[in-house]
Amino acid sequence: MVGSLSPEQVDFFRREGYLIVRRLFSSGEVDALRARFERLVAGTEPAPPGQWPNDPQAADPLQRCPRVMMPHRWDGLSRRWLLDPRLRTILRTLLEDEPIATQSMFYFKPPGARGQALHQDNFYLQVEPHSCIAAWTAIDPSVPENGGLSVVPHTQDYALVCPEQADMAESFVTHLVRPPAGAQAVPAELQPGDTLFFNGNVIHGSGPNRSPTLWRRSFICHYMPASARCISSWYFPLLNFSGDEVVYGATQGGGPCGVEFKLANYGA
Ligand SMILES: O=C(O)CCC(=O)C(=O)O
Repeated sequence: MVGSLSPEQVDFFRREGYLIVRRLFSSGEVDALRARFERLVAGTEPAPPGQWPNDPQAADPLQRCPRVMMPHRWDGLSRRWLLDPRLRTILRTLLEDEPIATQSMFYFKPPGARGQALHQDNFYLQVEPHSCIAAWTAIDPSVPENGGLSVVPHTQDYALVCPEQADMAESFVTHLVRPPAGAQAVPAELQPGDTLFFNGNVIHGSGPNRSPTLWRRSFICHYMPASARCISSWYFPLLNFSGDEVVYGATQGGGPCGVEFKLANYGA
């Protein structure tokens, strides 16, 4: 079956909290998605009004090319990636349940862009019970030099932690979750078309892109098990893999520690 995993891969995911599946997407597919978002940057195929608030004159590379939130809601190619049958097959195995699609994002991360400090996705998605899961696909090579993603192994069962203030010279988000004592982040080095899967409690993040020339584009999707009861309403509407909207409860209480964190303004 396309996208199926070996028992060793499943064991690795259960033990380490993450798994890299090499070449899940072909170079042709990756090139097509990269080209789609290059047309967004060039302005030849723009986003609907308000969906990509960029400032082409800004000094900050992330204001010139901010991440695109939820492109599957208006871009057919992004929707097909979010609902790709290969992802579904793998997610069913890892979740032991049918996956429900909650989010898509496209990150450009141009040279000089800040990273995203270590954090836990389910702090934002608030999937209950259990957790969400990420499928993070490299569109360019993703290595430490260009701000590739790192994960802290064995944190899949680590409770959600109230974030500290991140260093805003290095991170474009304010939140930081430190690894537990004795644990540290390891780079997940990826080539275009490789997909990194990780549980929503896994601590992960990225440093700045210090390359003078290399972009670090990625397509990032989040899912939850169909047996989940609720999720933060910021992620509504949710989709099943047939593309139908499915209705879940909105998470009440729990989640962020402290009134200053407004879920709706974040997103993983
Ligand atoms: O790609 C990155 O640099 C960070 C992405 C991330 O941590 C996330 O989507 O939760």
